[in-house]
Amino acid sequence: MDGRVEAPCLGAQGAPRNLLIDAEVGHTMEARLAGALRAIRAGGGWPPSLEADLEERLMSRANHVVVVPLGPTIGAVVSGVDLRDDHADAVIDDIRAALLGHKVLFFEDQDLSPEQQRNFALRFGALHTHPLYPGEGAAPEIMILDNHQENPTDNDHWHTDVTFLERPAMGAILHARVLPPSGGDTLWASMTAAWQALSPSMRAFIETLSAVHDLTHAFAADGVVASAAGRERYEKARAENPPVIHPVARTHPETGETALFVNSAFTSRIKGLRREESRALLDFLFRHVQKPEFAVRWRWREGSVAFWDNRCTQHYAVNDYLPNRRVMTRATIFGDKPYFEKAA
Ligand SMILES: O=C(O)CCC(=O)C(=O)O
Ligand SMILES: [Fe+2]
Repeated sequence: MDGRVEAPCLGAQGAPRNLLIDAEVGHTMEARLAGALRAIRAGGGWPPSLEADLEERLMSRANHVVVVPLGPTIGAVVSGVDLRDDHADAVIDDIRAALLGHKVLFFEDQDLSPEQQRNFALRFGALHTHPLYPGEGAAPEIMILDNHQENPTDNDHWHTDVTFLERPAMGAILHARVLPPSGGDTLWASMTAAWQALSPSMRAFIETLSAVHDLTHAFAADGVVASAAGRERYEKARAENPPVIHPVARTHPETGETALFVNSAFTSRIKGLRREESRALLDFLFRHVQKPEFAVRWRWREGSVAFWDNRCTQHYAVNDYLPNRRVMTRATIFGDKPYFEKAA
């Protein structure tokens, strides 16, 4: 997308129009304002009143949300929206457009109960309840990641969530509730950037392949999550989630872009290749996706929310904060069955 996002939104008088927010290119007044806001934040901030004034000027033009890219490849900070509100469809449409443009969105200072997190997530689709991780009592679809010395994170590796499902998640919404004094960042990487960085010959080969995704590859019976869930729950999860096959190159159902769609958590082998060939190709791809060029690193504050497009990204939770505690809650939104269609 050339580092630009075209976010449909209403003009100051309520007339529909397309707004280009592009801090790099700076074609429009909005773009220049967004660029200024980004520079201010990167430089440690201006006096809050000036930053608020700039944001207000940006809001009065863009109306629904302010989207400030963190870079040309992946990530944007969205402000001017309180996720607890009962949003008009137009606001949700703007957030969805920003998600498609930037792949992961960050919202700061959000005070959400688990029910409010669920309600916001439900605006984007039905929610998946994880078969192994614990859920919130009042909102069981909201998964709890409570990590500390006795329960370190098991997300400290690059992965895409729940690809063991026939219809893996379209996205997930993660809320930071308790943070360590320092550390505990999360990284997201663009799998369209990873795809585009492969040679045409490699892409042509990979386009023909499909791979096995398996819950038990990530969650082994003797693993921390499996044993915390209990034997019975684990066996049920395993029986209800047999291995599935997904294309190795995936067409994004909304943008039409191709993304690399294998991950080291759940992808166990590539179909049709010999065992050694599959291992070698997967090892290469798992290393390839880790290039810093494809990624953004997010430093959380309590109340921050991340919303990622799980169809074209991977993420990694940095495990550098023990013995401190870190608590996050996640809503996981169902998506479509992955497919590949050769781009025209
Ligand atoms: O804890 C994090 O930052 C991310 C954990 C994770 O992988 C997830 O919520 O899907
Ligand atoms: Fe994850």
